[in-house]
Amino acid sequence: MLKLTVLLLTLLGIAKTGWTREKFTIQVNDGNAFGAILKADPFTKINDGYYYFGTESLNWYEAYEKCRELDAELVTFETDQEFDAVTDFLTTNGSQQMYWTSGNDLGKTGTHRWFTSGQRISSLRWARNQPDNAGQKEHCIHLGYIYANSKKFELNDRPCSEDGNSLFKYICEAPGLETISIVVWK
Ligand SMILES: *[C@@H]1O[C@H](CO)[C@@H](O)[C@H](O)[C@H]1NC(C)=O
Ligand SMILES: [Ca+2]
Ligand SMILES: [Ca+2]
Repeated sequence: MLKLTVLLLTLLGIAKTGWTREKFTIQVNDGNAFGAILKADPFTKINDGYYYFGTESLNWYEAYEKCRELDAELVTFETDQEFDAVTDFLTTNGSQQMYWTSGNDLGKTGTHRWFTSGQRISSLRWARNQPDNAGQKEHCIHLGYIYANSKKFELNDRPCSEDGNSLFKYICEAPGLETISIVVWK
């Protein structure tokens, strides 16, 4: 009798598991988790990021608008490794141009933040004596060969607009990627 009861309970248990089993499970992973082939044109893949190098010379606001038209934003360097990867790409390609980033201190003079994330800029890639807010009117951040004797790309603050010497090319960065997978019982 006891054996029969145990057998019945076991069968009931198995059946119950079957009934409550979830039909599918959704999983979200950072990045392109399974290496799917993406059509990213006109963006160029550099490490895990996708970038667009704008060739027109524009003020900071116009450059931002151009990036928004591409559903992107001016570039944000979360890490100096990202800065190095992007500037290595430019160097390899033979560029020594000036390019706008999303960085600025428009909100509070002297507090430089990445506009896409609101995070403080902790970069070690500032040019010597920069940011200097020269003439109290430099609030937008670009990269380039800042001084006549510069040997690499570095960051500097410049007037965001209304200055004929502050019309730069720009780098847009596409939003990050997530992979969503759905697992189902077949
Ligand atoms: C890379 O070099 C090519 C050939 O000179 C040029 O057409 C292109 O605009 C360059 N791209 C960048 C991002 O500098
Ligand atoms: Ca970035
Ligand atoms: Ca400056």
